[in-house]
Amino acid sequence: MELFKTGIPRLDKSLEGGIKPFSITTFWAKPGIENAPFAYQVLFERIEEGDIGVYIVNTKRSDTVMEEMKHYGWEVKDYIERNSLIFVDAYSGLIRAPSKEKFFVKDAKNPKAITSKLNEVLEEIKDKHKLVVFDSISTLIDHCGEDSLDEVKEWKNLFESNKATGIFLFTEWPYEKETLNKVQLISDAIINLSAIEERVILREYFSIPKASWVEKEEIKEIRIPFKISTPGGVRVYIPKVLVTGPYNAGKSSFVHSASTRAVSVDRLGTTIALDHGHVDYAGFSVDLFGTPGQERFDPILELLGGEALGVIVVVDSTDPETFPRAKEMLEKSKASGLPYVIAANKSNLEGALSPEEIRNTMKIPETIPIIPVTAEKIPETKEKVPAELKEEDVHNVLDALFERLI
Ligand SMILES: Nc1nc2c(ncn2[C@@H]2O[C@H](COP(=O)(O)OP(=O)(O)O)[C@@H](O)[C@H]2O)c(=O)[nH]1
Ligand SMILES: [Mg+2]
Repeated sequence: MELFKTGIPRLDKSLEGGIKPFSITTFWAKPGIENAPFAYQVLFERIEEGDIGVYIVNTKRSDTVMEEMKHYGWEVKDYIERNSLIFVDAYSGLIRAPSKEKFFVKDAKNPKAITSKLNEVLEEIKDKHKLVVFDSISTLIDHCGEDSLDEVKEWKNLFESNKATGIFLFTEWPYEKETLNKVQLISDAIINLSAIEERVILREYFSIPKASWVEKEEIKEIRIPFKISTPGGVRVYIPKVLVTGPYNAGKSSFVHSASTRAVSVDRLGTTIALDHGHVDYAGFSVDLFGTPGQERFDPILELLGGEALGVIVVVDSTDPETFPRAKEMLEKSKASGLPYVIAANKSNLEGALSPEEIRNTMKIPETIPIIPVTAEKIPETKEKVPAELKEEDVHNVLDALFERLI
């Protein structure tokens, strides 16, 4: 069975490839957490892939949806002109305003009227696959009562017979248990959007309590921290990854090469810079912190380690004499239970040890990835200027780390 990619890579991975055709997936948010960006992201991915997007909206004006999408970096104007994105306006009717949409549900308090407009749209575009966003179930319940859910349940058949897949938005206001049950039953999959408070930081995460097409029980255990970037949309959010390793191994080079923005902060005088970078890659948003390599800065290292979620240990493949020091730094992070990977830098230089030789020398378990990294550009002025590392190599290191993090 071919599944549809959602444009949120980490979600697709948990769903074993994506969303099942002709199913209904509900982004189920706790109050205070925005679920619309998730729908926007899936919608944009699908219309870019050639599907027809149908956006049923009862929470805001269709123009507002467009503006918000644009804000995240998804310009849909052309798709609307080409009829690849069609709005069903069930909002203007609620506030007794006129609508510019062709598919306008005047009697928006009547769920059957929404169904009948939806039917018209689906009839009009017969052969293509349609992604139907419904924004939102909660607003429908609030305006039309909870019996309206029985009407929405009927959409399941409508979707199946019309090659349409549903993305529904729901916010868990204090509804009756029975109402919540109904929403659960309508949904083939549920993506929960919640938050936890850690000290003062509020961290949002998604989980997947239900996905009818995924058999693995572990899916229920998954909890993925996210943040919504503008532009960019949904990103798995890793607030802190340490880049550590001996002096001269290439930590600064790594942080600078991996980052979309990077700065070196000379907080400790002229010779020691703390590198700080931000990575936006593969659906992840990660803040990288380079640590100074010298032993006398170890106390700082421990300080920096607080709140870190993972570690990249950079070693100089040509300099085995520094390996014990690398090992020591690694032990420090291991002691705090952090997952780590090893970036074997300068791997194309003469005398460089292979990842296997490094593994044997340092006695690194087989389960820990050791990834060779090489520079693309070496700066002319050799002294302590970060080199530009190969993008592919840097990505391999990040992929390996992400794999271990979540
Ligand atoms: N030839 C080569 N030089 C590198 C490579 N990576 C870093 N360097 C150089 O090694 C030196 C130390 O790198 P840096 O990133 O400052 O190391 P740090 O002390 O760990 O932050 C700099 O002069 C870099 O230009 C590499 O892959 N190949
Ligand atoms: Mg450095």
